Amino acid sequence: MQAMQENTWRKSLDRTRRSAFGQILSFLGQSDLSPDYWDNLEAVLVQSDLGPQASQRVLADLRLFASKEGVIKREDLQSALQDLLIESIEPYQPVFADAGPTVILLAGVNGSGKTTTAARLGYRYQLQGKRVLFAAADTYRAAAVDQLQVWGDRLGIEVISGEPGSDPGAVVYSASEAAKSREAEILLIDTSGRMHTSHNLMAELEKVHRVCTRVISGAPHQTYLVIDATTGQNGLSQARFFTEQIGVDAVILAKLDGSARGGVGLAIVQELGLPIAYVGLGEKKEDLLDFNPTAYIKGLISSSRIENC
Ligand SMILES: Nc1nc2c(ncn2[C@@H]2O[C@H](COP(=O)(O)OP(=O)(O)O)[C@@H](O)[C@H]2O)c(=O)[nH]1
Ligand SMILES: [Mg+2]
Repeated sequence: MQAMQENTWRKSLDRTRRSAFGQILSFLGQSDLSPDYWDNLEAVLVQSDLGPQASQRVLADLRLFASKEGVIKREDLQSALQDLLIESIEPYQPVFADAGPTVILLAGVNGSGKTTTAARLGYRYQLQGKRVLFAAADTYRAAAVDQLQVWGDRLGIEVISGEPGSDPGAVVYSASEAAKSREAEILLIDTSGRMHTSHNLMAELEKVHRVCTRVISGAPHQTYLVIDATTGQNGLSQARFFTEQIGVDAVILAKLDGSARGGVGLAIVQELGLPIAYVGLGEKKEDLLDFNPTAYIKGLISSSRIENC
């Protein structure tokens, strides 16, 4: 089971591993650990989307390890690097309401994967036997409501929506009331992601936040930021922005399959201290997996099939 999972992750991270991370390993293969060597390795780590601060930290730890152990063997450095990175990632535990509906807010820029993620989370909770409701709070485009409705029909999950262009706060109000009266265990709120730099969107998200807190105490219990893993460092700046503006409990890395920039997850963990809750490894309802730090790091950095890519 574990081997199968690691294989899925490896395959999804193929492109990322072949790009920048592949170079890390060819570096680790060198036997002369001169100061130049470490400088060059640092440059490769930075290019791998690890980010400058995290790269420096990891490199300092790796140097310490190498000097203590007198290590020059590639395999030893590789596993030391893997261990350092795995240890630096905090495992994530979702939070649920003590009583009543658990409200989950999904935020992120347009196209990042919010609606698909709402569907995949809905499916996951349904499998656990939980009653789920969707709130279509992306009222900005009619197509956005339709997209969630299609998922709702497919999964047999009710969607609470309003007219296109209506107030998202009003949709969230109705959905929160409905979640309470129907004794739903999970309410998933899909939001709009237009203009992430604009004040309007942030004001809208704050209002949505306020409205659900008013109807359901402690809500939203989780605010997830959905990041498109193909956007690399841009994903890191989005994460920084949303965290400052609305507060984020954890990140969901969508589209990790096929991304060449999957290392951004590491940068988010290292630079912002945010946990990663789930990853999207495809577009189907079952393609949302718990974030598995070991499988992720091994998928990024492991020796077979990466030589000279
Ligand atoms: N390959 C892949 N595609 C995804 C994944 N998550 C979302 N998508 C696709 O990305 C596109 C945008 O997703 P959507 O959920 O509509 O994004 P939203 O605008 O944030 O709601 C859609 O075509 C999705 O099918 C994923 O994990 N892997
Ligand atoms: Mg959407």
